[in-house]
Amino acid sequence: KQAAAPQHQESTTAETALQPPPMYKVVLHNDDYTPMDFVVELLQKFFRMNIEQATEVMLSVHYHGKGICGIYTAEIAETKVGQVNDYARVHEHPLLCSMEQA
Ligand code: TYC
Repeated sequence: KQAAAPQHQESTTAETALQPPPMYKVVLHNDDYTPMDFVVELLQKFFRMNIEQATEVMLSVHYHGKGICGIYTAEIAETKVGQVNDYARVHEHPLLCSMEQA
């Protein structure tokens, strides 16, 4: 079986140190049930936004369907996505967070 094509450019050992790591957008998705206040608090708690920034992002998600919370390396993006989805589930809200290569 043939190996899958690499998702991003490979580089030699000498080049590796010079290549920035792939970055990922942490994306928040709209739904009809999660309270606006909960989303604003979550953005302040996990993305270190102030109330004005958090409100802007929340309303952008509400009106456009999705929005970017931040751009991080893979490991940090995965951690944020997990924290947000766990927090939403603990509070029994359907809010969904995902990541996309930037
Ligand atoms: N649409 C939700 C409401 O009207 C608010 C909301 C915003 C939900 C952003 C999820 O990611 C979200 N209560």
